[in-house]
Amino acid sequence: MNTSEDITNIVMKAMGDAVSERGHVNVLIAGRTGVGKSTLINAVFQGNLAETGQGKPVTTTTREISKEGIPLTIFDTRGLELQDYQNTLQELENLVKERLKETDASKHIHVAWLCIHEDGRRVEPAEIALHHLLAQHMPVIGVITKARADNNFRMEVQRLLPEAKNVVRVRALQETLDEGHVLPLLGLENLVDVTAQAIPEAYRRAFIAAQKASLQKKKELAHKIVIGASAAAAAAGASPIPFSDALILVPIQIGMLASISSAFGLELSTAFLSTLVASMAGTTGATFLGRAIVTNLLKFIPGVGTVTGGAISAATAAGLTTTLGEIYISTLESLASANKGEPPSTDQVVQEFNSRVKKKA
Ligand SMILES: Nc1nc2c(ncn2[C@@H]2O[C@H](COP(=O)(O)OP(=O)(O)OP(=O)(O)O)[C@@H](O)[C@H]2O)c(=O)[nH]1
Ligand SMILES: [Mg+2]
Repeated sequence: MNTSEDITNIVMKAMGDAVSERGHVNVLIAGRTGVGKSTLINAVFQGNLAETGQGKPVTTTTREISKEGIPLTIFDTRGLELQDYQNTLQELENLVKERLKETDASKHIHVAWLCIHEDGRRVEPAEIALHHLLAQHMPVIGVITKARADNNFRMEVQRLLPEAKNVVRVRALQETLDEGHVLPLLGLENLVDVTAQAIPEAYRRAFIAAQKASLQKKKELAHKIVIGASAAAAAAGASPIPFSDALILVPIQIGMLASISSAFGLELSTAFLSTLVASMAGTTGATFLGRAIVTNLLKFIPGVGTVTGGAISAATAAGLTTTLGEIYISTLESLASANKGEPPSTDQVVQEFNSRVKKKA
């Protein structure tokens, strides 16, 4: 397993697994014209998805929006303000049912946000009707947009939309009041939390990857991935691995790096993962030995040089894997946070990871 060609295969498999385990999520976002749907979409999801001109019409009042590399499709619906809103509802119901007929559940619509702006303090019959309709097919979350002062409006919305899983107040744009007082962003992280809770588990990873409002959610997912990989490494080392066989840890660790990359919404390409792995091995060329990775990683573990018989124990195997995973998470966390949640470039990731690994080794 110690040729560069084998590593290429491992990298390709890890990428394929990460992409399929991440999946794809479909979110319906409905609300009257001007309530702030596009602004909310841009504040919550990566990639400025709601830029004008994007998306294709799928009903008279609904656009389907997606972007290469982001595991999310948005159905952006308005028309609730129209006199004949029944038309909008009917078309929407047809769309939802069409989707539900697909045997591939990743084509279904998995969750809906029903946006109502706080200024008006009014829930229209069209909105109540839409919430009943949608709740038959998917979890619905009420979103109060442009939040300034609640004045019990949230409770009122909860009462009028009884089937909503939750009602969340958000402010998707920072606002400066006349006196210069600043109202900061509000509720976006909470919206991500309650949505992640409401959607079926199979689509949660995609949702967490595609959003940028909660770095915390990405970190939680990434830590779970590290725990899983670490357990797999411990199992592999259950009977002490002769030093020369330590390469069996490499696929586990490369798989872990791919899955963490996915949680942070990085562009998933084998070219990127190969470069990352190469940098970890302390070389920059495309050809390197898998053994170099292990040798380099062993430096993380204090006293490993003195391990008797040059064997790696289960604890060492798990420890190595955890250390590597945590370094990668902190790399991505600091880059994503500097980038307001948007994924950093792959060059940035490789460079930063490399420097953190070197510091540790
Ligand atoms: N103050 C404030 N303004 C907001 C907020 N969200 C949106 N807006 C403003 O409200 C206006 C309408 O926002 P959009 O996001 O375009 O609304 P929309 O629901 O996508 O509208 P349609 O696409 O026409 O249905 C814009 O001028 C936004 O800047 C917010 O949280 N606070
Ligand atoms: Mg819009």
